Amino acid sequence: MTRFLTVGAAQMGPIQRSHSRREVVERLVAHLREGKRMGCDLVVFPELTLTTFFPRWYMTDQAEIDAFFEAEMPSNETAPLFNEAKRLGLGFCLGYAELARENGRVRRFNTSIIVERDGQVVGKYRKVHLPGHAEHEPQRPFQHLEKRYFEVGNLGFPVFKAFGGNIGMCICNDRRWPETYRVMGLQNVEMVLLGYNTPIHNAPAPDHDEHTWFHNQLSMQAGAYQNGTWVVGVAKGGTEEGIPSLADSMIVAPSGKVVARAGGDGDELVVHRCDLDAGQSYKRSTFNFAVHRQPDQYRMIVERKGAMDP
Ligand code: CDV
Repeated sequence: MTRFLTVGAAQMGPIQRSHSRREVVERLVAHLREGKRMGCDLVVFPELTLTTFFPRWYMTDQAEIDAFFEAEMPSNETAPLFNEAKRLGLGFCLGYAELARENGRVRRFNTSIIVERDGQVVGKYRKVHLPGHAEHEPQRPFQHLEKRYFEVGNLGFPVFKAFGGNIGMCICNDRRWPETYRVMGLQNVEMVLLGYNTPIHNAPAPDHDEHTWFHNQLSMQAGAYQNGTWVVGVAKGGTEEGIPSLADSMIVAPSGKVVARAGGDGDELVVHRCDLDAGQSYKRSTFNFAVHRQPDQYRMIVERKGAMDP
C-alpha cells in the first residue's frame, strides 16, 4: 500500500523590518489557500518566518531583541494562521524565534513546529547548529549573530508520527551537517522539513559565494539519498534589508533527485505529491543501517582521534 503526502514548500520573498506580523501572516494565509487549491496536505514555511532575519543586526537592548520573539504559539497575531489552516484541513510547519520559560529561566531558541490538520502542535524542534558569531564584528558588511540571540537547541533531532508518516525537522545551517539527517535516519525518518535564510555573501569565506546554490542543493540531496528520505527545503529569498539571499526552495526525493523547485525569489509555492514509501528500497538495500553500518568501527576511530588532530 502506498502512502502519499502532497507537500507545499512555501517560499517567502523578503520580509522587511517595517513589515508587521499581521502583514506576514496574511502572506502565509495566502500560501495556505493556494496550497489547498493545489491539493496539499501540508505547507512548509521557512526559518524565522514571521519577521525579517534579525540576527543581521547587532542589538543590545533586550526589549528591542525580544520584539522579534514569540512568547506563545499561537499568539493573537498568529491565531489567524492556525484558524485558517484548521478551516482548510491543512497542516503546516512554521519557523519562528521562540521565547520559552523553562525551570524559571527565560530561554531563546530558533524553533520550528509541526501543526497537524486539526490545529494541534504535534512536534517541536530547536536549531542545533547555530552559525555566525556572538560578538559584534563591525568589519562585516552585515552581522550573523545567531550565537548571540539563541541558545543551542535542547530537543535533539526528534522524529514525529504525523501526516501518516515519520516526519522530522531541521533548520537552515543544520542541513549542511550529515549527522542532522543521520540522527533522524536512525529513527526511520521519511520526510525532513527544513526552512532556511541563507545570504549569498558568506563574510568569513567570500570565495564560497559563487557555490551558494550548489552547496545548498548538494547538502539536501546527500541527506535525502543517504537516509532514504524526502527533504523539503524552503527558503526566504530575495533582497531583504539590502541583503540578497538564496531562494531556490526545492523538494528532494529519497533517490536524491530534485523533483520540484522554485523558479523565482519571491513568495512561491512549490508542490509535489510525495510517496512516503519511496525511501523503503534505499533503507532496505544500500542504506540498510542494521546490515551495513559499523558503529563500533566509528567509535574506535573517534577514540583514537588524538593521533589525528591537525
Ligand atoms: N540561517 C542560517 O543558518 N544561515 C547559514 C549561513 C550563515 C551560512 C546557512 O547555513 O545557510
